[in-house]
Amino acid sequence: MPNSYINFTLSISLMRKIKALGVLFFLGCTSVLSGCATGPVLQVSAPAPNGIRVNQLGYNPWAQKLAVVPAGAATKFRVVKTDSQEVVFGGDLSPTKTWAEAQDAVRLADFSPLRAPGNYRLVVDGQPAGPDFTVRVGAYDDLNTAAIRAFYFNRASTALPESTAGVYQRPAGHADTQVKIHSSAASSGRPAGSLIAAPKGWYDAGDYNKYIVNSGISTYTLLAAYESFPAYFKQQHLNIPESGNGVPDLLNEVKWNLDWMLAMQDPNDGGVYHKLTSQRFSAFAMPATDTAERYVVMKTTAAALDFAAVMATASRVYGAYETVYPGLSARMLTAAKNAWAWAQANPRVFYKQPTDIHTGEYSDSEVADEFAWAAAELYITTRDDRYYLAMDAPRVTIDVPSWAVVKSLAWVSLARHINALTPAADKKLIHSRLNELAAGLVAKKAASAYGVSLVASDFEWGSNGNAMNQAFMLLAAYQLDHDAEYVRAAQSLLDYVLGRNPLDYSFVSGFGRKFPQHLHHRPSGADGIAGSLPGFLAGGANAGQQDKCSGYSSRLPARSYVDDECSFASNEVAINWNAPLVYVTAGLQVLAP
Ligand code: G3I
Ligand code: 9MR
Repeated sequence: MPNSYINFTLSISLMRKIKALGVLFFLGCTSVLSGCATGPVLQVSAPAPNGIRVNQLGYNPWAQKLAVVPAGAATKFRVVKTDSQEVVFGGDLSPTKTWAEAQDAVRLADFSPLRAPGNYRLVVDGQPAGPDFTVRVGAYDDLNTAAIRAFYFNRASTALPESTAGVYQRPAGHADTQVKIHSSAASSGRPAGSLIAAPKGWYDAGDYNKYIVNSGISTYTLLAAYESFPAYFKQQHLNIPESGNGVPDLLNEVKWNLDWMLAMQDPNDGGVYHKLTSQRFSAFAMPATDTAERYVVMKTTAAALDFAAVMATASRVYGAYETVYPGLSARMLTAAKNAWAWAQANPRVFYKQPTDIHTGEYSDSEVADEFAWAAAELYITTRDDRYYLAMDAPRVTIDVPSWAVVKSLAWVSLARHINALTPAADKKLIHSRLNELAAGLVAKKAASAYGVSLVASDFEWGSNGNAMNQAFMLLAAYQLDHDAEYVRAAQSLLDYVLGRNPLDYSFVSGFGRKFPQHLHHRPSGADGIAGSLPGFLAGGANAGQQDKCSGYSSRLPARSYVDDECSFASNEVAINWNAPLVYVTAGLQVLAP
């Protein structure tokens, strides 16, 4: 019998005993087999038992509806109304399978045909009843609004007034009107130590720095959400300072970051600074009290290309709002072309952290994908075939996107604009790339005990972002070829993030029955208000556990999460994880197969 199994059964009996004694805290144990050291945190080497798990925010009537049920003797389930206990649906549980990533033996309950709005509960004989859940139209509307407002809460260089931020009001910080050129970024026109202004933008994450590479994919994903679901966002009201100006609020929010990005381009040569940062990560203090000197550091090829891709995309989106923002669209396209030209002339300038700078790196020495993405966006916006040829489409493969791997964003944009492309574009290739990726994810879902396409290698830093980026790609593929399996696989990924996971967590602050309270997010930690600001997706389970926090309950990939401020490797927030959450929650509202 494998040790892990012994650990598992021992820990179950240990936990039952502790529960029976009514003890609500655990002594620190590195392993139930190797004895305990004293300490206030739970440390066991095998998983704790779980109950029935559902999407804690519920389901839209038309959606796939799955629950995870602990393996047991029962082979059937039923769904009852919460108030009357009336049985409204019944079915067979799937055969038991073990999800190795969490050492969890489970069955799946599929109650997708239950479409009537209401409050329900899943019941399986011999087990505690599952948590309440709802079926209703608009299940993810509030979450979508909050996930975008999280960007508002992460705005740099501005006070957040009570009228738009409520209890989270705060004075302005990080004006960024006097930012120093770091020696690594010096040029004849802008020598080291000279000052530039690059205000606004979003803080990257739980820290207060601003990084072009990560801003690139994040800003793009929000623009992609707008391009995909314009009607949804046109009717949305976010209660941000610009609300009511005639521009959809999502675009108002995104413009805050685009303004900053534009200021990160050196007008003398078109190059783009890699990041705007203090030398070290600040303490957990509010923005206004963090007055450390800020620098722009290096110009890199990746920054120039991500910038070019975003500005080309933004140019076509904001072109529709010429009366509100005269000249903006044209200015963005010029900025994109200048950055592209700089990258052509400087194709291999990779980020190398200067010795006096210690903040995030976002270093990437494989930039073929950034070239392809920038070329594709410039092609779509200009319809100039030279950019399509520069993309070299036959050589561009597809994968789930991340801040470092952006080639798929080219395919997503080409797919969205497929009917407006010039004859130069290979439309068959666009279909085949998206279907290849989506079909692969559907196959992983089908093989998974949890019915979700996540596998062990996905549980790295930002795994919840990986989950949402998988769902983003599935929804992009669905919009092209309308395979309903793609939407179901995307729904499963949102379910995972909102509670159908081994930890029974809804990973978005403020949403669900059990959500993170101690995000690694400086304003959340320093504002003196209990809990974290709402609408932020935690990074999620990360087998690397690089923060070495003491609170992890397991080393298993899908259980490597701890809701503790110390856990920057599993419990930080980041704009590139919230952005696909925005896309996916809108998509699952709008796309009803
Ligand atoms: O991709 C490899 C994988 O192939 C390998 O098996 C695995 C083994 O450890 O590592 C994987 O790489 C990891 C990478 O994230 C995956 O994206 C690295 O180990 C890990 O160190 C890296 O973490 C990055 C982290 O910064 C540390 O540099 C995250 O991607 C990135 O999202 C995060 O970003 C930070 C910024 O630097 C600063 N601001 C906050 C932000 C969010 O935490
Ligand atoms: O707070 C930092 C977080 O935003 C970064 O993502 C993370 C990884 O680069 O680093 C965090 O800062 C930690 C630093 O790396 C090590 N000392 C503890 C810091 C957290 O307070």
